[in-house]
Amino acid sequence: MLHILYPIRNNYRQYIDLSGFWDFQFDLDNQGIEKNWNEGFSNGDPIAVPASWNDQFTENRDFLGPGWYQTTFSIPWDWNDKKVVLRFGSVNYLADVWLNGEHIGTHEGGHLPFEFDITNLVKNQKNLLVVRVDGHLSPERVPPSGRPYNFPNTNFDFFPFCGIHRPVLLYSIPKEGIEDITVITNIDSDSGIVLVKINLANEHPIESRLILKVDDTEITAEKSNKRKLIEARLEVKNPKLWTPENPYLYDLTMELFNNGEVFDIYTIKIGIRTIEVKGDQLFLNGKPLYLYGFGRHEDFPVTGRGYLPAVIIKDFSLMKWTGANSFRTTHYPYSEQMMNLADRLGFLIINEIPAVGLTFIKKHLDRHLTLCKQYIQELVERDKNHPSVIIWSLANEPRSSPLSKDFFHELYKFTKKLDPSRLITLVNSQGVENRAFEFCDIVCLNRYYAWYTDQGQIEKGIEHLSEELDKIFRRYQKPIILSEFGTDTIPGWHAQPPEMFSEEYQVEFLTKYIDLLKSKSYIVGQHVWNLCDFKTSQGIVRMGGINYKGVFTRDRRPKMAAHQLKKMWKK
Ligand code: BDP
Repeated sequence: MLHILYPIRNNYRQYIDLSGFWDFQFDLDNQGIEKNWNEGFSNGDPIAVPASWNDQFTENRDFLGPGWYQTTFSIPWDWNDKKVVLRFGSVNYLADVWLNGEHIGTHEGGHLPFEFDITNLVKNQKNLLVVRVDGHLSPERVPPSGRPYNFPNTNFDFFPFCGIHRPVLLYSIPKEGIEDITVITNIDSDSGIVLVKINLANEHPIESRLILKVDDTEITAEKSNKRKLIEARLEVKNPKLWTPENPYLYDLTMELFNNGEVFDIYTIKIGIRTIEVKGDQLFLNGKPLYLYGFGRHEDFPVTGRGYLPAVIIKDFSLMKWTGANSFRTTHYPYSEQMMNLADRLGFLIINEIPAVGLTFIKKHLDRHLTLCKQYIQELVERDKNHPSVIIWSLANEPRSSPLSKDFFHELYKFTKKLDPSRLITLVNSQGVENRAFEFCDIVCLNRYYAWYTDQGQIEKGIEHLSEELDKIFRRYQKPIILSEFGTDTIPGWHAQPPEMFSEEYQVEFLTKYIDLLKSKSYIVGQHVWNLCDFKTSQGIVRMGGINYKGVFTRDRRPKMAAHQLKKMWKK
């Protein structure tokens, strides 16, 4: 089992954020290992961490690695009797890490945290941390790449930003403390049921107390334990349920004692809610749920895919302004900070792994399945306690293949076992048959009639969309979310009658799509592609290396369509 509990600060736990300016060196000839850069290098340039490297300099924007980072740190004296861990929020794509010259590990795949126990390696004085990051594109990796049509050669439609993308934290915890917490909530007539599992580092006899703060009182469960696992069930009478309108969060605190003395405390915020599919509808807390929202990208000028707190706040406020209540983490897991805010602000999330455009080429199949399992396991471990997360998405737009059904069935079963409490989907593209919908809990479709097909003909596109949606529903009899629909739109470009790329065309396209979707009872959600314009590789369909399907520009200014969505969704 993988434990990846987010570091917090209290009397027993501390962390230091290593964000700032590090040293950086492009390894253009891939000689860094030979030249022992792992022991430190002297000609580095300053670089901001976290952020992608690609747009920080005037050169080498399209160079995907290796790139080498280094920094130094020391740890406080009072960490001496603690477990010390080094935690990376996200490094894209392959990270190799050295501490004081020693290789401490490797992690493949961007967008998810990984960490190393460095208790026995770390010095109080100066420590040298070196990270080699390799983001090259390959058909073996997930997402797979290598199509020669664009540059860099991505198979996917977003720029392959590289680097240390989220904060690097150094944290200390009690050696025999809490390792992990899993919370599942349920509703039983007028009670909220909170099932808690706590994993401990050791099997020592330990007393523990769980405290759920409910208004001015506390619901507690006390246990004495000789195993590594503590389990408890708390019942809240007449709970305040978590909903997008009232995203109520309770504080759940775990305390560990040894001979009556507290030695570890961890507090998390939890929301009491249920999510399920019945017939052709989606239900939150037993009430029908309809999703309005967007696909989005972690993307901003200069910082690339790097963690930017102000942009996260801005995007939530833009989404709220349009009337959205949800988003899909297209096409990879977003930062943990964004997930926390979604809990707090009442957004529902379809949480997706970076399995974009899977190819099912036989020679890569096993490796892709292993990587997808790793991604979903890391994601579920990281995000399993967020009330905002309601659906896991196993892939976006896999290619058509007779092998895909078995592949996804295996991944589906693997995910259900990790988390039986949430729904599972995958997202399919126009013209691709996907038999995995036979077992998925809910169907997600990306459709671009009147854009990639029926170009310039919105009425005709809508007719085709309508026919296809009915056909798919008849076949699978499951609720459907239209998880992408949109048009590239140049801000300030106008046409009457509406023409492709004009703001009028985007408005008319979205209006007609939304009217159609609302007329079909089995449609339970609509996610516009995209919240904002975003950077892509260069190619003939992406002017200036930008996908212009945002209803906001890349610097977050509304196009006409954003106002139109606000009108339609707020109704
Ligand atoms: C969809 C993809 C998305 C693209 C979008 C588009 O899921 O990543 O950006 O098309 O073409 O097929 O704009």
